[in-house]
Amino acid sequence: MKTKYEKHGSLHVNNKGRLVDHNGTEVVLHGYSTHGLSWYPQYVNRDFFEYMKEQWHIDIVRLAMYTAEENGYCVGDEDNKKALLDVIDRGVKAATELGLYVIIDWHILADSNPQINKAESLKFWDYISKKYAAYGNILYEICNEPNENCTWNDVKSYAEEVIPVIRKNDPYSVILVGTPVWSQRLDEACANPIKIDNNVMYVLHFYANTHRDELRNIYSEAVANGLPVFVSEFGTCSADGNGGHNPEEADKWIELLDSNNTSFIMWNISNRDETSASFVPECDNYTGPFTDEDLRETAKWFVSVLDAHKQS
Ligand code: IDC
Repeated sequence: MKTKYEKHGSLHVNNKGRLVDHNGTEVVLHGYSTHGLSWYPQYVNRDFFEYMKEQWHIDIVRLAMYTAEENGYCVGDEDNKKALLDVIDRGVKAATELGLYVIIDWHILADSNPQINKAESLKFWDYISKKYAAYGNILYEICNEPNENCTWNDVKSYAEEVIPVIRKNDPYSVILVGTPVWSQRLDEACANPIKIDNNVMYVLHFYANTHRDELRNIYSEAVANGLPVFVSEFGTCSADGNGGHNPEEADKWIELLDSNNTSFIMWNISNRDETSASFVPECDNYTGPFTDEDLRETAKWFVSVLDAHKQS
């Protein structure tokens, strides 16, 4: 069976805010996000990606590279940077060989405002967009979750500096921009969208056991206003990545996203001892195949969601 990338190739955002291929056909992507590349690089390997593609029917992998936490890109030395770039390269190549889309994610979190590490970011995106410009299956996520002490104006002016750096090297790839309050305030982006580029999508993140109708309403209104929205991270649990797995609330979200053809990616591939992790802590298998006992409840739920969304 052909993958979505093999069928559709490079994607872009059309003038109605939809993600489409070169024929204008709408494309919706589903997949898994790694945990931090500096915490769990062992899952970034071709065999595991192939397992997720063949058995779980993912279309896309998100490579989450923390910038501030746990040997993140902006806190380690040059060797640490080099090691992270190598993991990204391994992930991009594996995804590309398998015909998957892949997101390179500048995962700001403790560094709550993308302006904080902007100088590093500009260098990183120049390097990355030069290196991968010809690939066609890559999406660039330039700031995971702006949060405390960060306004939409901060994010927007950051994006207005990063986007031209990327575009100089790579005129075509889709760019994903996080929104304030841990990527929830699509309404602020809607009121004052980025004008310098039209191949941009705005990021929504939700954790179904925490975020419910209030956030669903913000999302619905943004989509109704034509804002291009991409869910590059979500969980079925609470916003801290832990707490209860809430399939009822998660199902409501999936139904709503489906009704708007919005792409979604689940957090996270790891065996960390937390509800949002895909594997139980005892599972030290990083390639597959996996048994049901290896998977946490959240991952079992998501595997069945992916199965229901698999292309015919
Ligand atoms: C969490 C991880 C956890 C780690 C923490 C670091 O699951 O293991 O200790 O980050 O601060 C997000 C973030 C994502 C979070 C996740 C769960 O993008 O990095 O991962 N989350 O808290 N936004 C909302 C929830």
